[in-house]
Amino acid sequence: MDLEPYGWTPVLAEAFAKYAPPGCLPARIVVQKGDLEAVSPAGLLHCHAAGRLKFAAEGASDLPVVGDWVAIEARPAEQTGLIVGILPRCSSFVRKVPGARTVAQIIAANIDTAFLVSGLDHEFNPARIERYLVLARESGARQVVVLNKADLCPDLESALAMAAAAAPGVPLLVTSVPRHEGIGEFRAFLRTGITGALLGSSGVGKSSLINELLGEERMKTRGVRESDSGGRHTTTHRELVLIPSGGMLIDTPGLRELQLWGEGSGLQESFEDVEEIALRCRFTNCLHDTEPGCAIREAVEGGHLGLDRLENYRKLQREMSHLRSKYDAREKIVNKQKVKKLTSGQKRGYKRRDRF
Ligand SMILES: Nc1nc2c(ncn2[C@@H]2O[C@H](COP(=O)(O)OP(=O)(O)OP(=O)(O)O)[C@@H](O)[C@H]2O)c(=O)[nH]1
Ligand SMILES: [Mg+2]
Ligand SMILES: [Zn+2]
Repeated sequence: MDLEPYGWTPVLAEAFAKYAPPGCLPARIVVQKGDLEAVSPAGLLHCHAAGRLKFAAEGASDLPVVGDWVAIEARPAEQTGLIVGILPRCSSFVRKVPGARTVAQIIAANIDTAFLVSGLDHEFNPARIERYLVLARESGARQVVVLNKADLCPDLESALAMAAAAAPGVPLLVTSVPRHEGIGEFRAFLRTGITGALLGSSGVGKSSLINELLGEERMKTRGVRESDSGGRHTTTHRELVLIPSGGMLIDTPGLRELQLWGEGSGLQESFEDVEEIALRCRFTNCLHDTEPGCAIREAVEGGHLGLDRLENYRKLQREMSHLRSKYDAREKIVNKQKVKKLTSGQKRGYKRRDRF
């Protein structure tokens, strides 16, 4: 099996030669269901992570995910492989795991372009686009906002204006699966070796768009009769597929919770327009409330900045600073444990030496 259509490059080959143990094959994870499947020169193999890889992992982010390039010990006769290493990732789309734990979950790795899909139906929500954009910026992938279900939009012009305000500087793609609209434009963002990932809430049409680009109904989509049952998750696994006209797309399940993760630069970049306005406030520590000379308030009153966007920015900022403080507290504990481990090891070492 040729890995080039899957994005194998001389740069990756070099990294592989440097990192992989001898006798291993390179492979890319294309299905993540619990079980993993990977494409390799020996064909499509059922894979799982070697015990030593799991043992060395400090968290779930150190285990293979869809899109990863890995080194495997292949058993072609059984069509299986043992994953013994993961090549350094170029990019990864990460969220905080749902719930209270301050732990990252990688949704997909090595993506060049994150297609952030929204439905232009009654569920259209620019604040959600803003949230996805923050994470996509942190990921290192370029972003494209896909506005699907254009056929269900009563006022395309104002929806487009809202999306453009939520995603300044980001290309917007308007699509409709039943009308086959915007599909050629979608293809134009892909070419051989490029990996895209479709991310967005359940039911926005991610799998339907992939089927449209494939030209066949390969991915399971929500049935027509069920199309009003909001919150039903049709796709339950992550899968990377080759698009015949060039490129790859990763289908992901709609995420119920999309909590922020990262350093905060994604937030700053996504809201550069707001931050730029804030630079013109009279006071550098302006809270944009009742302070005199507040440029933010002026912009909102003058209609240059949407109140919704400002409020969502504040909300995301609060979430990010909460995440950072929880993360820092956790880091302290982890570091303490590491020091403890080290010193107890030393103590054991001294004891042993005493015996000689
Ligand atoms: N009217 C209209 N319906 C669409 C369009 N795209 C998808 N749908 C319908 O929307 C429903 C959900 O589509 P899916 O492709 O299953 O959505 P998904 O984003 O993959 O959802 P999950 O797998 O649950 O995350 C299905 O009934 C599709 O037929 C569109 O452009 N217009
Ligand atoms: Mg789906
Ligand atoms: Zn201000």
